[in-house]
Amino acid sequence: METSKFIWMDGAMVPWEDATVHVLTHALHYGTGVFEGIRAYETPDGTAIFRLPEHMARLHRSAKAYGIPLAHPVEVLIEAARQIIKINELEAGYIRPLAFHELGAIGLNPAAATVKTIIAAWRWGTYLGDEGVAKGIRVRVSSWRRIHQSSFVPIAKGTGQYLNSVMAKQEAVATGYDEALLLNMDGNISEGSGENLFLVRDGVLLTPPIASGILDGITRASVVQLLSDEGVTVREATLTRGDLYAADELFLTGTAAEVTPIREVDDRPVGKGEPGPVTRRAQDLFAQAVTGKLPAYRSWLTYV
Ligand code: PPE
Repeated sequence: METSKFIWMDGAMVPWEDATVHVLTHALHYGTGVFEGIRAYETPDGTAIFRLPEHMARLHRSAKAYGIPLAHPVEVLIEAARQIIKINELEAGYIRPLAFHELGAIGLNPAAATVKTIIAAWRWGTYLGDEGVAKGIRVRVSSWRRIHQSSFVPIAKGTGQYLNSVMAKQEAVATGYDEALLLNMDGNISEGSGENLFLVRDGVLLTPPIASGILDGITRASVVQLLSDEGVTVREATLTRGDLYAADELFLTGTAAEVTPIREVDDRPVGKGEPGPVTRRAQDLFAQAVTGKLPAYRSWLTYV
């Protein structure tokens, strides 16, 4: 990964190499942290951060879900994200807020452990490769099932729950695929290891509902709005593995992944084996919205 110069730590701008923690940090042992992923883009009016308040609000919801008391209100985190882009002189980049239990407790009860909040930012190109964005990626259905709502809070971004995503990703890459799709405990489709899934069938755009155990992605919500505003019918639907094989188009959405077409699933070509028209439209509209070229969606941008 690329590095940058400073990391925001509870209000202080700390040089990148000094932004360290103790080995007895509670979150290192038990995964007691929550995080976000946000992108900033170059626009004709300067650098802008995409849906920043929504991301910081989700960080707060994640923290609440896992009982982590956050010291900083959303407004402070928004301003800190703007400052971290500025001080690192980034025209565009990825922003990673993270809040976690640090020191003062060992054992499962984190109540006595301090909570540290950091925001880092650095340049990060395509998540699944430039070729993936252009031609589509190859995915497989994972042998691992998505974390279930009876054990975790899937709509929260808790650090500990990401071991599930990591194992799915490792398996996919080790077996020659770019990305994994995870079924939930009911055997229905949930999402990718770090992305939401969309399926096109007969011109209708379908995506699994929250009840399928997904993260309620902010890119997902943006793509739903952009395409329904264009007149495309968009519906939440419980999807099966068979639906993947019957799809005309499949694509993934996420802050890191943006809109990435899928050209093959479980060694079967998706549609004609190349990104289809709805996928292309989603990629195009999303790219224009994040770079400030669509006035109707300008309110999604926080200018730095
Ligand atoms: N599902 C999961 C499990 C997930 O982690 C993400 C984001 C999404 C869906 C899409 O959500 P949104 O970014 O709000 O559209 N994954 C973040 C972390 C990726 C990583 O490798 O780290 C991201 O895209 O920033």
